[in-house]
Amino acid sequence: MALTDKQYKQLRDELDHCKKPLFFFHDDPDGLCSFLLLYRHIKEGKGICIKSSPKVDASFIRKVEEYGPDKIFILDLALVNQDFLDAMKVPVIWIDHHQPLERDNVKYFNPRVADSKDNIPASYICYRIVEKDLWVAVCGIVGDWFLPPLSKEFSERYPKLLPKNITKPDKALFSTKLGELIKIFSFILKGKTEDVMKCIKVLTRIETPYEILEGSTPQGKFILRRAKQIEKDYDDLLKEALKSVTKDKLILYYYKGRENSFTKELANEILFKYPNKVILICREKGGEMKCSLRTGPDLILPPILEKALHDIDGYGGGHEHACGACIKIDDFNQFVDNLRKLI
Ligand SMILES: [Mn+2]
Repeated sequence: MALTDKQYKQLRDELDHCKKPLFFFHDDPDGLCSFLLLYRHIKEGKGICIKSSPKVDASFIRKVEEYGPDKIFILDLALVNQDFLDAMKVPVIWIDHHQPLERDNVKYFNPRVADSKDNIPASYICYRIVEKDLWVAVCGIVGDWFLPPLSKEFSERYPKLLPKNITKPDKALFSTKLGELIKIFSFILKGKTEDVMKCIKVLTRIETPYEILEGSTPQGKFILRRAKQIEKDYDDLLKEALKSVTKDKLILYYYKGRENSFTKELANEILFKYPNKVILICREKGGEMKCSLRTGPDLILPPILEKALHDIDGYGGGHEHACGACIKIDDFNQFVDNLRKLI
C-alpha cells in the first residue's frame, strides 16, 4: 500500500547507500518517528527538526553547507522551495503525504501522486523501507490519526499498549498506553531546540516502549522526566480550557505568555471529550491569535472558516474537521461572532 514495491526498494537502496545523510523532519510525532525509523536503520547522519512552519526554504542552505552531507532526506514536510533544491549538490529524497507539489532536482515519494486520497502517514512509508521498530512506526501513524494499518500486528505484540478492540484513532490516542507514549513523543518536541535534540538523540537508542512508559532504563527515564515537565504546563491549560465549556455549541479558550504552543493538542483532546461541539483554542502571540479549530463529523470546517474570515485580517485552512487559523488580535472578537453565526 501507499507506494509501490519498486518505490520502497528504491528508497531502501537510497538509504543503504549513503554515509552521512542529513534528515529534515516535521516537528510532530509522525515526522519524528519517520526520522527515528530511518536513522535507527542506518545509524549515521544527523536530524534537524523543523520547528516554525513545515517548510524547507533557502534559509536551510547554510545548515546543509555546515554539515556537508552526502544525501538529504526530507520527511513529512508539506513544502520544499525550489530555490533550496536548486542549491543542493547532493541527492535529495523527499518523502511526504500532504498535497503533492511539482518540484525539480528532487526524488519525490508521495502516495497522493498516484491516489489523491491516499494520505497514509510518512512514518508508515518509512516503516516499509526499514521493516523494523514497529512500535516507533505505530507511534507516528496513530499520532497522525490513522489506526490501521499495522495496528493489529502491534496489538498482538503489545496487547497492554493497544487492546485489540480499539478501532478508532481518537480512542487509541486518549484512552490507551500507546496514546500516552504518543503524547510523550509530542511533548518532547516542545521547548528549546537544544532540549529537543537531546531527547531525540536519546530516543535513537531506546529499544522498547516500556523503557519510556515505565522509566525502566536511564534513557527511558530521561525522556519521561522531560515529557513530565512539559505535561505540567499542558495539564494546567487543559484544566482551564475545560472550565470554559458551557451549553454553547462553541468551546472557546485562549491563552498567552507560555513558552509553547499547545493549541493543536488541546483542541484534539477537548474534541475527544466533546465530540459534538466546535472547538476553538487560541494562543496569543505577537499581536495575533494562533488558532486550532476542530469539529465532529456533522460539520465540514473549510467552507465555514472561509466565510468567517471574510471581513477579517487573518488567514486559515486545513482539513474537513481540523483547521488552523491566524487572526489579528483586533479582529478576533468579530471572527468569533462570525463563527458563532455560521455554526
Ligand atoms: Mn504526517
